[in-house]
Amino acid sequence: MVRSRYPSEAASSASAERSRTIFSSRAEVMSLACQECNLFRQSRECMLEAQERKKGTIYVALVGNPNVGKSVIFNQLTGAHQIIGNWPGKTTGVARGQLKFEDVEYDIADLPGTYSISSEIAEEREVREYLDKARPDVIVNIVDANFLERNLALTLELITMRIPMIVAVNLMDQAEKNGISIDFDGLRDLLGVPVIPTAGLTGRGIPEMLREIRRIAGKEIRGIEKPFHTPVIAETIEKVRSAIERYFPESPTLWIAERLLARDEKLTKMLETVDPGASMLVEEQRAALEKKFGDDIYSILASDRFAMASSIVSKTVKRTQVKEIPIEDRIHNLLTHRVYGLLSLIAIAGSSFLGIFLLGDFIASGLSEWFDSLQPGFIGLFSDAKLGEFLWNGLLGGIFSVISIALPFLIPLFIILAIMEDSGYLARVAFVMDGALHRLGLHGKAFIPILLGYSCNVPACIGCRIMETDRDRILSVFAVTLIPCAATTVVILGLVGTFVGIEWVVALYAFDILLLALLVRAASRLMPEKSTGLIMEMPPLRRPSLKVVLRQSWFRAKDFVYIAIPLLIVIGVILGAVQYFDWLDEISDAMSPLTVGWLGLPAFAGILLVFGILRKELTLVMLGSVAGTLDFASVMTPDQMIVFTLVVMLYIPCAATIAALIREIGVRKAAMITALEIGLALFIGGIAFRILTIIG
Ligand SMILES: Nc1nc2c(ncn2[C@@H]2O[C@H](COP(=O)(O)OP(=O)(O)OP(=O)(O)O)[C@@H](O)[C@H]2O)c(=O)[nH]1
Ligand SMILES: [Mg+2]
Repeated sequence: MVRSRYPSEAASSASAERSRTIFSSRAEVMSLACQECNLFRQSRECMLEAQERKKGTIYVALVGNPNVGKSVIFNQLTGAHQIIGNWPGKTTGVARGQLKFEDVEYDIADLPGTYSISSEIAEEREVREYLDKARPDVIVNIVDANFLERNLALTLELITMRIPMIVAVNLMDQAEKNGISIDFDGLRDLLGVPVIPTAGLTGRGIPEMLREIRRIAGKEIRGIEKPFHTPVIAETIEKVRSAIERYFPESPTLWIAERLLARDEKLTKMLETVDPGASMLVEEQRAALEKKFGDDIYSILASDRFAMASSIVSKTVKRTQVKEIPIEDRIHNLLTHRVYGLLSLIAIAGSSFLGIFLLGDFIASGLSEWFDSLQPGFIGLFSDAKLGEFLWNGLLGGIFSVISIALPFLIPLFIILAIMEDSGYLARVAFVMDGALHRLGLHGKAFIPILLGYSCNVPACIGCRIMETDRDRILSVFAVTLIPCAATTVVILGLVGTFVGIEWVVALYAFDILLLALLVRAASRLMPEKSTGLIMEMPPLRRPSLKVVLRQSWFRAKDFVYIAIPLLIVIGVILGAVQYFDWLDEISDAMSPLTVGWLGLPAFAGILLVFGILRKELTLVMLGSVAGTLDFASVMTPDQMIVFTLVVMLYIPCAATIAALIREIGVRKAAMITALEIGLALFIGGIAFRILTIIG
């Protein structure tokens, strides 16, 4: 059957000879493609092998522009906890989850947001390769109903892959509020694929989407026989397609023709081997288009897709003006204004931190007093007081310290960050801060992971993948590791804030920002390449969803409860044993030249700093166990508290952050950052101790 597709075979012996050559080369192409399961539907077995599929399960990929609600829908479907927020580029890498609905099993993949799948930009390549290699049974192309023009350009590109596809028009709740009405039947007819209105946050349209997925799984897309392009470009694509289609039977030839025109390296090489003439034709057609439009082929194809998308929207979408938009516009103008934007940032950030401190301090001190008051009664239960102390400090102390010291500060911080993230404010801050960050040699977008670093450095480091160049990514990862995360905030607020004074908290944060600015500027001088201008899609301002905010905050706080408490119990038991056998003094003595001699801290600080590498809040939480009280003023002077907190704030990225650093920027750079920060913290700590002693 394959042979019969070669017209040359029926002709003269010379051409028969040629066809054999083509055939053997083609077999090579086939086997190459088969090995990689790339693009070509060779045989069903091959595709099945590619993904170790479970029989009866429908494999679905969620694909769409950034920030259209893919992860919200993914979480709805699978119960997973993918990061959600109102700024583009949160999802990095492919997440998979499963669900069963009306007796059918679905395997869902949440992919990074992308505007196209043609270029070599990381997320475009990642999505393209995933679709090529994994060949999902169905693509669900999620589009934002509010910005259909831009979103449909990707739809038109995806359709040519001829994987069964559904378009989920998401954020319908918001589109309706914005006075947008869509003719879904018209859209379906023009696109040739099913179109379903959805609102991921409320679950609207999700069951219908699943039923539609089941209906079309395994069926070929029909009716996409012509390129979705304006006549001149469509004609060129058709010419290329007819020259190459015989080499790619049962393959999405429109897609392959566009890929060849757009200089896909692998496909071009394959074609050169099997048919240099056809390869030449592609070159000529490309050159002709580039000459005609005076642009590179990639831009020509992309802008043509946008033009097509726009013409589809003009036939299917109606807008009526609504009153609410101007208010949002006015808030947007205020938040992104050169002066007022900065002032509102200072006001919002300042009042947030003050609010977190006042609320956290109120709850934490009340809980701690109550907990301390229980101690004598508990120890009195045991005839051996040392055993009682061991159990109190080791077991109960750990759990209670997390509850009474950590969570009162953490939960408000997480809630405020989630509100900033989900409302779209974070992206506006990035815009406002772009100028200032550029002066440091950083990109404005870096402000998003930097601000998220106040919650936890680990996702913030991963979030730096939104940066466009390696240089910007490395610089912003470095900046993130200098941000005091929520765990460090617990130490700053719980120790310095509670026992020294809020002005010292402000001083510590201000010093940290100053140090970050100096270090990042110095590092950027070492990498002199210029940072690119700010290219970032501004997400719409929204009233944050209570559900999303609470979920995000809970998942971040849960980490502290589920990981910190067991870890604290284990460490508490070890520490209890160390205390029980009176080894604490020996360990502390060994470290005292550094802790006591250089930093002027009490000797027990050494062991806290060692365990603090695991998680920074341990330094404070364990202080309770080591000192045997939550009234820290009785075991440290205010100066010691400031120096100790300063060291904890700077001394090392915690273990989880180091692991993230290694993954993101490699062992060598991670080690350099870690060593630099340890040295710097000890140096600054020692100097701070001496200055504080002098000024008394
Ligand atoms: N009003 C409304 N908001 C939604 C809906 N779906 C998602 N959102 C909001 O849209 C924003 C983006 O959602 P995500 O699920 O993170 O978007 P994504 O497509 O995964 O984004 P990336 O991973 O960055 O590409 C969040 O602020 C969500 O709360 C919806 O149906 N209605
Ligand atoms: Mg996402």
